[in-house]
Amino acid sequence: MTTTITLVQGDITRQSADAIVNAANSSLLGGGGVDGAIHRRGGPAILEDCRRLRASRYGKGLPTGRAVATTAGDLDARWVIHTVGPVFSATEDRSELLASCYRESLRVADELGARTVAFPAVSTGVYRWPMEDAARIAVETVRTTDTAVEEVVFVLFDDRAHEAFAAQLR
Ligand code: AR6
Repeated sequence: MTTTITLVQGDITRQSADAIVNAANSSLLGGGGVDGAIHRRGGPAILEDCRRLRASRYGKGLPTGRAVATTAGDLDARWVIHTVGPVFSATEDRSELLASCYRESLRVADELGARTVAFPAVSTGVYRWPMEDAARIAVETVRTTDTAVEEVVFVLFDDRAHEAFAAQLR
C-alpha cells in the first residue's frame, strides 16, 4: 500500500496523529526546538518514560539514526517516537543517518500499529542541516520505505521549510 504524504505548516505539538515524531538528542532527556516543545506540551509523563528507557535499554543513550517510542502524555497522539538526527557536517556525508531516522521511525510506528505519523524536519534546527537537502532526504525516504503507515504528515514550522518540502512533492 502507498503512504500518503501531506504537509502542514505550524507547531507539531498541535497536531493530531497516532504518533508524533520528536527530533531528540541521544540523552532522551530533553532540549530545545521540537524536543522542548513536545516535553512542555506533553507534560512529565514523556520524560518519565524517557528516564525509564535510559535506565534500561538505552543506558548509553539512543544512537543517532535510531528511534524509540514513549507515551505521548497530554499530546493529541498515542505515542511520541523519539529519533536522533545527525548534526550536519560539511566534510562528512551523514545523509544515510538522516534517512535512517525516517526509516526507523516508520519501523517503530509499524510495530506500534500507528497509521498516521507526524514528522518535523529532523536535524534542520539546532543540528543545522540545509533545509532543501533535508526535505529531499525526508521525502525520498518516506516514499521508498515499505510501511503500513497510511499517512505521513510533515509539520513544517515556517514558510521556508514548507516551501522546501512542497518543492519535493511537485
Ligand atoms: N513544531 C514543528 N517544527 C518545529 C517546532 C515545532 N514546535 N519547533 C521547531 N521546529 P530542532 P534538530 C522546527 O532544533 O535540528 C534539540 O535541542 C525547526 O524550525 O528542533 O534535529 C534536541 O534536544 C527546525 O526546522 O531539531 C537536540 O539536541 C526543525 O523543527 C537538537 O535540538 C528541527 O529543529 C536536535 O536538533
